[in-house]
Amino acid sequence: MLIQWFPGHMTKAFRLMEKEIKLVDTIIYVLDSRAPFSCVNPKFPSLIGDKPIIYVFNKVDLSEKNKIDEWINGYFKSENTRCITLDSTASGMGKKVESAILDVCKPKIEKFKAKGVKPVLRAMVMGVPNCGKSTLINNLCGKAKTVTGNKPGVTKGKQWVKIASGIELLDMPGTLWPAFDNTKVAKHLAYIGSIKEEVLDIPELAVELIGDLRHINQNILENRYNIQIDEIDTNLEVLEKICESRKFLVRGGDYDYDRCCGAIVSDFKQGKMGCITLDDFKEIKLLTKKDRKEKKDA
Ligand SMILES: Nc1nc2c(ncn2[C@@H]2O[C@H](COP(=O)(O)OP(=O)(O)OP(=O)(O)O)[C@@H](O)[C@H]2O)c(=O)[nH]1
Ligand SMILES: [Mg+2]
Repeated sequence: MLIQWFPGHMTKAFRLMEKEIKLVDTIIYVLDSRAPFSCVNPKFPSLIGDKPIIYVFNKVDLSEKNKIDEWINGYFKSENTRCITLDSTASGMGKKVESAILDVCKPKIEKFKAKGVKPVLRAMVMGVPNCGKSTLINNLCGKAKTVTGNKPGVTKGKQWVKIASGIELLDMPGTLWPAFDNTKVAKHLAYIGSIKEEVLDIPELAVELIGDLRHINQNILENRYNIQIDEIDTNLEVLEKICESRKFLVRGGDYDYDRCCGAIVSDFKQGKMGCITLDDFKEIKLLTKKDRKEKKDA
């Protein structure tokens, strides 16, 4: 299944980031905890350079904590990074990010203190579309200063927002990259709502999602849709069981596949299937190892 979404506004946003990044002291890199590795933009390292990064594992309320710990300890944690898990919809939680900003900016604060001045601290908030960048900023402000919504591409341009402590945050449009070289990554981004639905084949995506969720745990679909899945059922047969259970039928009694597929994709996006982290650290570690070996052998 081919998934691609890199509209012109993302190229523009990237150029804007290249310009604005010079003004900031740190990066707040927001990841969706349901797919933290898939949210890593391969174009960002050259953009960020050696600026300190605060990784925010957002939507932690929808994810599996043990899997997030594996990602933090095995992949994201380093000398130049901080890792925070967060539910940005829970009031007051943004304080964790504010403390991290003050911590990474300590050298600047101390330097200015010696001159008797309080410095302005600035951070750029970046990440894939729909990962919760604007919601996080609103949480830090204590009020809705930026527009949010459960679809990609809500934030269209840059917006500076000042929070009570004087820290200035730069909200940015969500950005992807020109081509996904890993189908898994592309699928996961589509499931979490980072890719515009209009460019996706929803029935195909729904069947893939059924397969991927079964691979994680058969109970996820059984519990959500009140169905019994047999090991030998094909994903299409599972889809039909969901149609029956949910009464997604067209006149004459046939299955309403389109409506059912739309509901499955939407249920996952909205977190109605429970706490799930799609990116598996051990699996991806093996894959990248295999990739490296294949490249070496080629
Ligand atoms: N459950 C849950 N939902 C969240 C969290 N953070 C954000 N959301 C929801 O995710 C959706 C997207 O949030 P936004 O803040 O608009 O995302 P964004 O990254 O600014 O999106 P773009 O501007 O389109 O790039 C909204 O429906 C939010 O309510 C979180 O921590 N937990
Ligand atoms: Mg936004």
